[in-house]
Amino acid sequence: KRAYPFHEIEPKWQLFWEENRTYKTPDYHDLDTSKPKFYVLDMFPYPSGSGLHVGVQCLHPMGWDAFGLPAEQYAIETGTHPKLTTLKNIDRFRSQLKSLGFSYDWDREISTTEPEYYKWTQWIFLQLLKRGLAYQAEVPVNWCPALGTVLANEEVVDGLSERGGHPVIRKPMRQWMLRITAYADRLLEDLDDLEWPESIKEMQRNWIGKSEGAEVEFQVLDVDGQESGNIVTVYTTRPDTIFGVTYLVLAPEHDLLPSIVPESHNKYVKDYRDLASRKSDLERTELQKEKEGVFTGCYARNPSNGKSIPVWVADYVLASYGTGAIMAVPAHDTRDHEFALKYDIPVCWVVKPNEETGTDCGKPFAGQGICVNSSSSDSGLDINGLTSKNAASKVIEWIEKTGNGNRKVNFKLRDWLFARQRYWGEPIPVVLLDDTGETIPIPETELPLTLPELDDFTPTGTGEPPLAKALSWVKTKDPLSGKPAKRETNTMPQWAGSCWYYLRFMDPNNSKALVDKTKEMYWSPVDVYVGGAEHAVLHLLYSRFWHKVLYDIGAVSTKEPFKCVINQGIILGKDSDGNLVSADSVDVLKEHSQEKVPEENVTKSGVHFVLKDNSNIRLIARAHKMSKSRGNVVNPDDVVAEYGADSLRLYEMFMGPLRDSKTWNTSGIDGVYRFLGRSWRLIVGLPLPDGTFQDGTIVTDDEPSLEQLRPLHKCINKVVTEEIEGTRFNTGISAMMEFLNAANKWDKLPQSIAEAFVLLLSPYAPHISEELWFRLGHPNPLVYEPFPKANPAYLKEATITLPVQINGKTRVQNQAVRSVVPSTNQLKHTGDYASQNFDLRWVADTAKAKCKVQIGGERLV
Ligand code: ANZ
Repeated sequence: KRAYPFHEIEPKWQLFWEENRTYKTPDYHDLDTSKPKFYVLDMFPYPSGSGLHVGVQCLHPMGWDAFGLPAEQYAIETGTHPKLTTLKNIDRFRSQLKSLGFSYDWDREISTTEPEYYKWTQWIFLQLLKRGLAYQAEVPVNWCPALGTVLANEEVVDGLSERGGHPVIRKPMRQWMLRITAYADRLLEDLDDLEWPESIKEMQRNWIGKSEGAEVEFQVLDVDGQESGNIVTVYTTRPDTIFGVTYLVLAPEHDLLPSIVPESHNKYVKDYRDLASRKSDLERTELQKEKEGVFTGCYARNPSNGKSIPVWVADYVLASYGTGAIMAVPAHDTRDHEFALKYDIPVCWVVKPNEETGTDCGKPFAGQGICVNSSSSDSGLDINGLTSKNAASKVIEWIEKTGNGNRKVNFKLRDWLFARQRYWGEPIPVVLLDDTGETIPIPETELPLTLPELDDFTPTGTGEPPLAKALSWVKTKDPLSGKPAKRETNTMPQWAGSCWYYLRFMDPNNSKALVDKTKEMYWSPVDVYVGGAEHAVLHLLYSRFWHKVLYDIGAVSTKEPFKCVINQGIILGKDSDGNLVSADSVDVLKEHSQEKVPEENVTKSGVHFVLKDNSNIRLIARAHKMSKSRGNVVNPDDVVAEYGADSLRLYEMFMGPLRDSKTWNTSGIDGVYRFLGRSWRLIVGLPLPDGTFQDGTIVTDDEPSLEQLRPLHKCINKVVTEEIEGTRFNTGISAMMEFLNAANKWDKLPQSIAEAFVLLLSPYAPHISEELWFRLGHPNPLVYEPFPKANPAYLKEATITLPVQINGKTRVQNQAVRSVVPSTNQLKHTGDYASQNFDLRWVADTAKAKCKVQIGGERLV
């Protein structure tokens, strides 16, 4: 027996909304652009009915970021063209989203894989190229000789290919790069004004990683201790520690190594380089990893004190950061300290925490302090007694004056490796001349450059991308000179299409521009962007970068794309072994998906992975991919079949605040389902003896009483403030449950009260609400109706219960304090009722000034 007939209601209204385009945002020329706009974009559907309801013109679109590896991998394994897989998946996703009744404007649906869409992705690439922001370089990639293919970082685990476990090495190959570093400063500065979670802003700041310091030059010495002419330039953020430098370290890939390593040490250094080339940067810099390296056999001179110090090669120094070389200060850097102890290199203390402390604290002191042991009559440099900060400035002045280096700002941010040796991506719109190898952009008028059909996607074995197999597509002519040329066979990474899709939603069918300027000016920026925290540094940084370039060329009107970002929490489920596993909220909607917790939320505890903020929640390690067979995926279709979409939606929001992670518990759906059943019975009445429901409603046209208006307006107030200000939908739902408890006791339900309640419920449970709204006599869908507003006059409480003590003795407990005129509101905010220590004098004062208060029968004035 069903609590209410959701089986009939839900498909009925879904069809109605679709046929009537209920959630369509009017085309620009039909909009009243004098009205404010609200653009809500989700990576996960967000029931922002409130936007639609309050006279704001709302844009709430959905689309598909459909290029990428999984479809291609599937194609290789099954021989199904990625285009087919993609279309099939999109259909399934779309129908699942529709079955949940989301209020998307489906007329604006886009897919990044459609030529009409990627035409503009390619257009943006050409603008980047024109401005020198796209370039080619030899860059190390993950090359797996056994598989004959380049692998993505995610496909390499501990230096081995994820598939087959073959060794993977880093090999330089020609790649396309985007110069995101040219925007590093702006990407950093403009973060300050964004209404984003502080944690995400901080992650972006760290990722951009601005650091200020100096480049210092060290002369390399030959076997006789004379300057050899070679120079090692290091990057340091602590020039004040220069007297404590007891060795130098070069990254294994450092260019200088072959020219400075003496014959005697060649073999060791070469072996070590080979070993290091098999590790990823991440593995190499992991703090817990034991530091390893080899002595190069040569020495350099510390310019501050003239001392000769050994030069080492070690992989805790990255080739890709700073200069690829460091001055090591074991007394004040933990990594250097560990390394020095291991290889018996001297430790020299040059900073002490403060005047009182001694110098040698046994363990490295990495903080700022006061310089000691830091002067040399040979070099004339003396920084003893200076604070670290002042010493650093003085050392920088000194190295600049003596020609030993200069001040330097560095960024962690690297240029963006933009090429993929893959088929299923946007073709890069350039040709390479056969004779000179010169790169020529194809004219904008020839866009889109469509992806050729290809039956065989398997890797070529030479490192050349699969597109190289499309021979007749590859062989072409320079569009200008007619000279023979080849098309670029690398494709763009999956990030490309998602960098700018929010702009396309504003104007999805424009064939003349990526977005019309007037429309862009009205809709930009995205007001609320809802998505997972795992996108903190990649997608959200890449799109900010593209947006700024588009801003610079006048294609968009705002400096930033997303005004406010909300990270929805993760939904945790249980696998068949009872372990909690995470499901990205959107993944709950997918049938065969893998679930991931963003890495930054996970930490290791013993042999297990646990959630950082709740170590009781154990996760399946990365290597164990989640799958349907593990039984941890909640299939929404099943939930919808058993309880209806409204219950699923309501439960997702009832689990907790949008931003929090929460545990999925299918039995929890019962509660919200019963609530919907009771809401239905409140308005439609009890079921007939055969279990069916009568048509129409049982509401009356009575004027609502004060006793009815009070709980209603309290509920409205709660729902609206909690929902809009806090995205705490859960407490909004609790408020509606409370209201329902009160309303169930009334003998009459006035129409106006029923209407307000239905409108409140509608963003959460749109199907049942639409049905009830219709039954309440409204032929038009309820989204066109203003959202209820709380009337402050009804928010005041008539009665409160006060335990009162006088001189420490409880005089009256739990008796009604009745305030007649005007209200007890003031009392409510000041008194601490719970502690039973109410300040009676205060009550008396207030009572005198504002109202009459009675406790029991006794009147207090
Ligand atoms: C000497 C020193 C003394 C350092 C000391 C630190 C503490 P951030 O803030 O991240 O920029 N470094 C420089 N280049 C490196 C590379 N390619 N790989 C690994 N480490 C590198 O850090 C800059 C510091 O990291 C630099 O300052 C350098 O070590 C190291 F008490 O120089 B320092």
